[in-house]
Amino acid sequence: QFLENVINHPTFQSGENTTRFIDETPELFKFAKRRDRATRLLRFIGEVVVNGNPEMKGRTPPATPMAEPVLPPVDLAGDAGGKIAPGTRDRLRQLGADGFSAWMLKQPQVLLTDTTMRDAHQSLFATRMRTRDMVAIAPYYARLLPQLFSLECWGGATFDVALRFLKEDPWDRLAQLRAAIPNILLQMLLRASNAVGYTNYPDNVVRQFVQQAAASGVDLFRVFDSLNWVENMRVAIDAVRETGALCEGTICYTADLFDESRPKYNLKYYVDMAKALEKAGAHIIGIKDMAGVCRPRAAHALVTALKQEVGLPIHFHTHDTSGISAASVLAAVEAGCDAVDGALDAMSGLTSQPNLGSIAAALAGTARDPGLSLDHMQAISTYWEGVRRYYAPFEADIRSGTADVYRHEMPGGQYTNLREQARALGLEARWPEVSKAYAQVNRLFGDIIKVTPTSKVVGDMALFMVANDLDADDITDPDREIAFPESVVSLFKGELGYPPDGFPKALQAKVLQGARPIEGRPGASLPPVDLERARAEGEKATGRKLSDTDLASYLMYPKVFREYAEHRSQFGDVSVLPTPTFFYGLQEGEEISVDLEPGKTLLIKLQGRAEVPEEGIVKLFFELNGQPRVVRVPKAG
Ligand code: 3PY
Ligand code: ZN
Repeated sequence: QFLENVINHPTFQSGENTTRFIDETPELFKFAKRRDRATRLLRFIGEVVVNGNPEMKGRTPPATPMAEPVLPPVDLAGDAGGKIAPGTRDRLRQLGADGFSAWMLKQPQVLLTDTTMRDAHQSLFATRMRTRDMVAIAPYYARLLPQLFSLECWGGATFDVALRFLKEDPWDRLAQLRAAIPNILLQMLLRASNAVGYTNYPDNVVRQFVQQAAASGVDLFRVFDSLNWVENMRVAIDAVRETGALCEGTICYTADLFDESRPKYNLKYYVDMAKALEKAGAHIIGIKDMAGVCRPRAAHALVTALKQEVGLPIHFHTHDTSGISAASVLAAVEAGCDAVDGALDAMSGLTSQPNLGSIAAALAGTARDPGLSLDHMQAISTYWEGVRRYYAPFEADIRSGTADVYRHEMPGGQYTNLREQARALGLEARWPEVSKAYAQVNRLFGDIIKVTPTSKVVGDMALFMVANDLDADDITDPDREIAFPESVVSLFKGELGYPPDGFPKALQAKVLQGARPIEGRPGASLPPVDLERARAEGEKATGRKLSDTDLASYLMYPKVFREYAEHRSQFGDVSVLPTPTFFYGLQEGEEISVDLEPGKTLLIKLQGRAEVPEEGIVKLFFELNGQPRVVRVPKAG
């Protein structure tokens, strides 16, 4: 139809089909663009139907077609549904970051953060949740839970997983959530000088990233360093403060406050760090119990001490790997904690956060009642229950909490990933050994904080030891040569910075084999990146114009971004596809509707298929908005 329109157009017939033709008849080319988008999406669906989504390799797909998650029974356009009550974001705008921090201290309620859209899925199903599944529920959050403190919905591993595996733009996710949720603080997890990556970046790259994130909608940055080195957090803290956003300077919690055999991580250690963060300019102090090892007694003692010694609000975050972390949350609240994290019921428990609905219920009617409607929380949780089914193949096969976490201390966000890595190396059956090795490596490395990216290094080393049947004595034996994994060499070189008390000298010397470690924080010696040159290089590499946010992605992950750009030019914006279609393809006879943009919907139906073995292809017969379309897909392998 497009060709017909063009050919019959008078300008075209007159032979003046120059680029002016395109300029003067944009409506035809808009149509072409839309058709082109549809063609590319059909090609992607065809790929998944014939060859499978590469992400599904080695996983068992669920039975399809799948039921759609049930949205809350609220008419968004109706009188009640149309209204959005003011929330914490409005308050931040009114008071500014310092005023907001003071307000947190003054008000009596416990403030609640919902982590469902970031940490919960990172910790339950390898960060695979797609933008579409978040954006569909976003307007309901704005209307039904305006009393929430914040929504943690961005950063951490969600950034690279979006580009790498989901083939979608994380900045687009942030923009869509922002547009749908104007009233609640949007919170991100920032790994200080590691930004959203796995190694330290030059200072100006960290600054550029923070500026873009704040401009795109992040109101609250939870900033942590993977070795609890405040010195290495200053660039990020300053950058956040400059944007006017809230800076949550975060302490990573490990070990056990009451374990006298590990006195390094005592109350003084954390209080000193909190004071240093306060001095560095934080508006809130975060306690990040990434593994879920902060037992109730420790949570109470820690919060009590911080409330006494520091003049900032305290925000407690934990994971439910042990199965009893809600007790720690309640103990923290009892001790006067200002804000706590949880995940909505259907996305809570196990390696995720404790159950936010149950925490709210436990506190209902108390002096610190967070004031959220339990019915509304349930309605949103029901939606998440449906969404979680989509991602079943990515969940680890764990069914209960385990006290083993107190021994290995793996972050909840790493646990499922490391099990996955072990599986890929054929070590699945030896998981108990991996978990033991993880604890051994921690001791070898000097009892360090284990959180992204240091946790990944410890995990790499643990797998290396199990795969090569090495124990701790083999590693330290001066006469035994060990080809340490690259990430371990990088850690001991100081590329992630240093623990405040340094690394064990003997092991460092063995790992580095004479190479010199970096002096001071890496950012101090990494030369600044010439941003405009990097943009030009990125544009050349991807063949497209890079916006400021594209540039930020490219600076974080040049190779991943190039591959994402290539995928996008081949298949278009696949984030618009329903999740079952994206991962599992379409069944014959199944029809889906795809919203390209408001008012532009594609109806796609797979009618049938025919193998053409002599050409090594499969022909797929689609119906696109009622018109037949054939897609020829080369068979892989
Ligand atoms: C991350 O950095 O992604 C984490 O979730 C650390 O806990
Ligand atoms: Zn976490």
